[in-house]
Amino acid sequence: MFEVLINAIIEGDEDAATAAVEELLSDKIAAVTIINDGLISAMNEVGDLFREGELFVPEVMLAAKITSEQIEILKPYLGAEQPICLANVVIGTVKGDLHDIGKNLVSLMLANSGFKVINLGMDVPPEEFCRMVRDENVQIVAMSALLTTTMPIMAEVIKQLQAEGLRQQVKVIIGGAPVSAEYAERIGADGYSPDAAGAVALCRKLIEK
Ligand code: B1M
Repeated sequence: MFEVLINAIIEGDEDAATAAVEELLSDKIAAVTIINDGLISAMNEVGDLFREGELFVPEVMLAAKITSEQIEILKPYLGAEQPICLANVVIGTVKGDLHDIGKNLVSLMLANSGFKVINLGMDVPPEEFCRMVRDENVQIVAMSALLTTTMPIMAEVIKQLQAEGLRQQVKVIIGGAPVSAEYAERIGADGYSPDAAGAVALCRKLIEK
């Protein structure tokens, strides 16, 4: 059924994707497994096919739309914890970058784990991250980038936080496919996670400190 789901997403068949997700759920497969082994695997294959010239931007957009819709279907099955507020997190995909599926997954997992999340969406300029830290009671800034060309914006946000005297009052975490722990260290972020579950663990660790 995972293969059916993956093929449905690649082929842009929304009804088949929804039917596959519903069947996996009725087979008692955990929502998080459906996301990891179904949806994320499908998007990775879509990325490979795009790079190889087998798929084009409109097809990638359709696959992304179907994936986001399936995440909405799975949301209620992800098991939210008690509504407590461990910390306020502001999250966004950086300026110039229109990839939001991974960032939305991180946002969802954080919210389900007791963090209050302000999701700024995508294409977020450095000034907006800084404004949130200045005006809202934010403890963690979380940035996502999927393009090598937009990664440097993360460094710009950190520089701007420093310039405005705001850097000491927040923790900064980064993630996204081209980002690494080494890059996080280089630009002076407080942490990096390769995935959404790791981002939750990282935020917990940072607020404990
Ligand atoms: Co684009 N795209 N895309 N794309 N796209 C990639 C990223 C690419 C790798 C595809 C490829 O060539 N194989 C490539 C980037 C190359 C590079 O820079 N190295 C690429 C390109 C080139 C482009 C365009 C330039 C294409 C063009 O127009 N010629 C263009 C750029 C637009 C822009 O942003 N300005 C573009 C456009 C698009 C769409 C709009 C069509 C669409 C995005 C739609 C949307 O997001 N709403 C799209 C998509 C869907 C992809 C791929 C196929 C899938 C991305 C995805 O959603 N993955 C992608 C190929 C790939 O990633 N294999 C590709 C699933 C998602 C769950 O994973 O986002 O990695 P991911 O998130 C993970 C982790 O990275 C991590 O946790 C998540 C869950 O595990 N994570 C964090 C993410 N953020 C985190 C933050 C954290 C912690 C962890 O803490 C804060």
